[in-house]
Amino acid sequence: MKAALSAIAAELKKYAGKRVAVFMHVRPDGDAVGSALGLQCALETLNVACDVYCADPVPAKFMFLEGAAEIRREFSGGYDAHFAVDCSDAARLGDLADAFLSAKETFNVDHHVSNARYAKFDYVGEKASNSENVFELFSLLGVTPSARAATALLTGVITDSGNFAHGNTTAETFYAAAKLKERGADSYTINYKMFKEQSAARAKLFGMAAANIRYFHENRIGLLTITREMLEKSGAKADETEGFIDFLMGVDTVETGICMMEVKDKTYKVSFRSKKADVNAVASLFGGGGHVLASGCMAGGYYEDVVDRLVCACKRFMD
Ligand SMILES: [Mn+2]
Repeated sequence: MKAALSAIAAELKKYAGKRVAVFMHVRPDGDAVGSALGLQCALETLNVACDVYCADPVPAKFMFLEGAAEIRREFSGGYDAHFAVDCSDAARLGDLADAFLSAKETFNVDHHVSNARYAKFDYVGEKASNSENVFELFSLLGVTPSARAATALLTGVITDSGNFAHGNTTAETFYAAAKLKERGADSYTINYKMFKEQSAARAKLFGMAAANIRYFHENRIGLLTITREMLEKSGAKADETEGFIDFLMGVDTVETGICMMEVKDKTYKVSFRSKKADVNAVASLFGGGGHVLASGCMAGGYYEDVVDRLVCACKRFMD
């Protein structure tokens, strides 16, 4: 049922002395963790006992947030209400979806346009981050965020807005960030943990991959390759390559970027990024997909043959 955020705030005030469970989506990101931990702080201030749940493990980079280490995976039950944050569909709660829906009183506060309105009280505020919605909830509840809550919420604002770089960033996003900073949010640690910190192994792998970038089509296509040998030599894990392709897109002449990661013999996991061309269409040619400006697919064959096919496909969609 569609509800105003003020109605949700009024409802929550009835839970003093009771227990509420907060849920977030699987593969949790900064906004999921931040808005959940922020909400937990608000509820605890209102004397509501509150546990936070996620069906997947919370990545180590979020452990600097107070309360992150106490996020649970195994549902214990016995709550008076269930609350989902940053989750567009109950199915995105993963193995905890049924647990969430089992309560009579359910709340859903989210910022995704596509939200399926699956709770008893649904509020969707289309802001850059859901943490801004939770921040608004604080004022409707008459609760001043502590530094702990402000740091959690600012983590959500900063990550979902791509450090204020994505198109979804509005004056309201900066305004929320300013107010959270005023409340003592640790923006320095957030930036370090979210965008800078890496293992020495990743730094080494990055150096190897960056040194071997190849250019095609008058330098308008850039190709970054990560071989299994590079992974082995650096000691980095395959999941530590996040952000490599963004580096490639920073090269001024590159309009379309390709990242090829060798997963096994003659098999590559390919990511595409573009400043203009439709790389969703490119990925579709290889049975993959994604968004117009960011997509991916798998490709097989001898390395140079795969490179030829990928570069040719990209050219077809560039003017
Ligand atoms: Mn979000």
